[in-house]
Amino acid sequence: PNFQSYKTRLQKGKHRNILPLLPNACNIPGIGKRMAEKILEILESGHLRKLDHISESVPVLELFSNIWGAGVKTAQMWYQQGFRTLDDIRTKASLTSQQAVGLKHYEDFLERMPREEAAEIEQTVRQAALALKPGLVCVACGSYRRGKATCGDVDVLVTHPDGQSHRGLFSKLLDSLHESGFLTDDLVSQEDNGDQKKYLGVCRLPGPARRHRRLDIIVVPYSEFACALLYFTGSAHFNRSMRALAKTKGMSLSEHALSMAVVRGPGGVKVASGHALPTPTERDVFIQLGLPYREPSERDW
Ligand code: 8DG
Ligand code: CA
Ligand code: CA
Repeated sequence: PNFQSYKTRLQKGKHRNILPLLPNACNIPGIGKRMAEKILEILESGHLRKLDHISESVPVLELFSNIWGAGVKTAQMWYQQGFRTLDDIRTKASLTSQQAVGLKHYEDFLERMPREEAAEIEQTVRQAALALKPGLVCVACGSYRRGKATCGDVDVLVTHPDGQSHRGLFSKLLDSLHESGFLTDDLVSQEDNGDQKKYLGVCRLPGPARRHRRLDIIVVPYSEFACALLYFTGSAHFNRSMRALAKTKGMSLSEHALSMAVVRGPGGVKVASGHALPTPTERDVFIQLGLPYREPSERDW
């Protein structure tokens, strides 16, 4: 029933007492016609029928959106197409190649790995990298570097202190890890972000009873190492706080650099250009921001 029909029914009948609530509800900022309708339905019947349907779909939407590469929108679309189980998705849904990989490793991806396994994965990437070029630095960032007991995936950052040898390395490293059978599936083969290259995929350590694990590999120029390390170590919430703080100090922090913010005058004309501040280490980022240094394990928020 629409708003008008409520109004009519209310005016006609037994709920004259709640009629005055109708304009009142509408007058609350942020409460429009649709919300007022819902408030009235609850007042009238003690129940909101729309929620019956929602509570039914929620577990299915969660089941579906836990497939890597499927978001809420895709999950809703599948629900509307009448799919209710992973078997429905496997047999009837049209899947992107990412979602097909996500579905194949559904159980494995939902499980976090012990940090010891993350360390083995980091070590495997390091060995392959060092076989290609001595001196490469490989660091597992993310929750692993923050010292967590379990990790959702492994985020390995790769760079070279000579400032040059990271170039051309990305494809060679991935080729090598594919050839050895360590990488089993690709999700995003190459994402370029300025001079940084990112791979998102799936790996499995050799030996029996090993699960497939999510692995991200990011190759960065050494000049961006500290800011990339800070960014990929996170947490995401900590990063947001750091960026917000940088802004209040007229600076701008990204995974590439800490810069003096671009200042724009009237009409968006650039008044001062953003230039990167020297940050050879993570510590320098904290110093430039006037903050005491925080160990990775102290960066959960
Ligand atoms: P986990 O894998 O054990 O679940 O935790 P994580 O290592 O902290 O998360 P992640 O999803 O692997 O992301 C790695 C880092 O990337 C994270 O610690 C901080 C950075 N990051 C942000 N924003 C975002 C974001 O919106 N999504 C993702 N995936 N990472 C982000 O700063
Ligand atoms: Ca991670
Ligand atoms: Ca990750």
